[in-house]
Amino acid sequence: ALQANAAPEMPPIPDVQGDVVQADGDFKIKFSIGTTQSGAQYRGLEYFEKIVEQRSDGHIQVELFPGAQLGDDLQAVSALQSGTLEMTAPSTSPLVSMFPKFALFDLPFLFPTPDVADQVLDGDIGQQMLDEASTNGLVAIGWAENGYRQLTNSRQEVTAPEDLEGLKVRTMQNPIHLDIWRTLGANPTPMSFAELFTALEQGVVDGQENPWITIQSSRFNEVQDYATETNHVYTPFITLVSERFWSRLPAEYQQLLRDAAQQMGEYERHVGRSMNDQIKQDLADSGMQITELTPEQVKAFQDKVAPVYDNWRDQIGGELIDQVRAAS
Ligand code: EAX
Repeated sequence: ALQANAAPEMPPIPDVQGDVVQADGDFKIKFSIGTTQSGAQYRGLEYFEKIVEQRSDGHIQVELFPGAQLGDDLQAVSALQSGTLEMTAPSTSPLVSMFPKFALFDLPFLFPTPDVADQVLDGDIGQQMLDEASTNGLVAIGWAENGYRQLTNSRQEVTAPEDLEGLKVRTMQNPIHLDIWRTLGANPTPMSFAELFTALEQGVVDGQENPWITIQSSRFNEVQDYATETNHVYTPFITLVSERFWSRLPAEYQQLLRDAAQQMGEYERHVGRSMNDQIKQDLADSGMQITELTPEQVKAFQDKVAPVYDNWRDQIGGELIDQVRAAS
């Protein structure tokens, strides 16, 4: 199993484009993420570090902290707010309690393809969401992605909603996800990502759901025998900066960080997407049963979760949902 979780081949980190940016002052960024060092997110952060350090001519130093070592998604966001951490890039889902419209990204089966996700993140809706999150001590400067979520479990192969009956599934700390799994007949429990491996190992929960890259980089195959490619939710990562830190930066460096976040996001999405087939193969080689669903089987899940839309339409705004549908 150790071998199966060696970091798979990733596209090389691109050369840094753009001139050195001149501005006053020296700055240090501690950048924390929940996923581990072998994931695509960390690879994206290495590119971010390279851009920022080269283009600031070393006047901004970036230090990376993967694997939730400085706290899980929500703890890192609070650390930004209090100014003890400069940057983080959490999944949007745990932030729905602060930014209700982020629930858009939790609706099941809303983003049919990565191209639609890109159009939304890089277009007006993505900008609106960044503006919405640039408050409460946070400045939101870009999008990367966790990706399409897949179900893993230790109990049985899952090909239909009926297979989920009573299955204890860990979800992110997010009410829409709880609603999705209850509606599907499972028994969901919200939990921080940092506690998840141990909870799976000890059988506190039977299953969890995360993108292939995160399943692989967190070694969930060591404690889960079955995986189903459900693609049920698309999860972005949002790149956040502490407002306290941001307000001390010269405008030139603020722009440099925005550019670097944009370039990191494009590269990181490309890295994650290019690895999915290889990861599925590696997981299968490690002994995990990987189940791909037929379009009819996917439709059975879609039909069963459809009521979730009615429960969250008012909070999110029907117009926003329709705009995403129109992009498809
Ligand atoms: O930082 O909680 C999760 O399932 C996520 O993959 C986590 O947000 C990664």
